[in-house]
Amino acid sequence: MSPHKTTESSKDAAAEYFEKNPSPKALNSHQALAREFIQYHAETSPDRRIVLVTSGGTTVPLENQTVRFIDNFSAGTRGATSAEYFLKQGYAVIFLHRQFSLLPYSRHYSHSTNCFLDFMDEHQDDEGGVVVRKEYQEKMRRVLEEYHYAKQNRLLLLLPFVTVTDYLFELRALATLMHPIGSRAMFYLAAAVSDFFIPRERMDEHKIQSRDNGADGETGGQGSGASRQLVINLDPVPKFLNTLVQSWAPKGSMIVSFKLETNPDLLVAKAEQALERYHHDVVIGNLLTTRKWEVVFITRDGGEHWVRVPKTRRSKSFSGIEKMIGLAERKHEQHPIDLEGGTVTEG
Ligand code: PAZ
Repeated sequence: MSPHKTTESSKDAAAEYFEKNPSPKALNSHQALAREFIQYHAETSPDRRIVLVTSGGTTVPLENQTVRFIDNFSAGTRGATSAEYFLKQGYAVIFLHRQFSLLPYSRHYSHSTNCFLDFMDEHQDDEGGVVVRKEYQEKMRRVLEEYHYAKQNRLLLLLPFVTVTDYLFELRALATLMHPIGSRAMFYLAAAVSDFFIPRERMDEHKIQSRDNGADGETGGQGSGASRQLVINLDPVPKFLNTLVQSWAPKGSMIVSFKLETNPDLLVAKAEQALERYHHDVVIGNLLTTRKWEVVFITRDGGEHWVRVPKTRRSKSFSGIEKMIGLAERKHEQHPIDLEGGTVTEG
């Protein structure tokens, strides 16, 4: 099939998707916030670059009044950490993230491994106050300063999504709103987006029952195991990256997508294939088990550039790798990007 035909057919599939599936309730208010954010930066600092970082997993609801849904592993660590690095480099960041996934700055103190209460102590004197434990103060002051700076300068806009359909409506709207800033826009697509979904027209309205009579679904059934199986038919989600590149994103903007695989033998080939197919700027490949320490940049000039955090510098919190991914940011200026060098160590 010619690239032209591929583009046309994916545009048609995308258009049909948006016709047949409902937009998220928050779309209008998110659009208004994003429009105002982009306008503010375009007027007050016309050179400022704006990156749309997508982060976290998308859900696939099984029912319209959703009790059950399919989800994936992504916690949003990559997106939240990368957003902090982009902010450090002077970008304004629109952070399109899965609701309740990790957020820039607060990620250091949230979720189960880092309960914020473990960072606190009751004050020793009688004032009844609460203090940050001494050993955490230095880091917390740094994080707090960066957070305050981003907040005071209106550099970070947080927009949540839940389902794959919410995500796609939001992505289309935000990309369109970025048009006035042209090549100062960057898309950094780290969200783990479902490849399959149930179209609205085939979705049950109410909670799927585990027995035919629909009553008391949870307490055992009459039929055999096989007759009580839940068989789900999922449709493929249209390939939106093509439509993003060809029509939603501003001309000259930089588009970085991620490719996740579990089989190391497939990673580079699949990342190259994505770049060839969608004609954007960079694909960053990573494997599920090593994603915190190792990524591969595939660029349009045929470059394959591995970035690895040496064993001695690995930590639980992705320290290092996002700093290296900051390479993509530095190359945005020299767009189309050109990455050179081998293993990069943390500065
Ligand atoms: O969110 P996280 O930090 O747990 O994982 C990051 C990631 C693996 C989801 C991301 O680096 C990525 O590869 N996103 C694209 C996934 C894909 O659709 O192939």
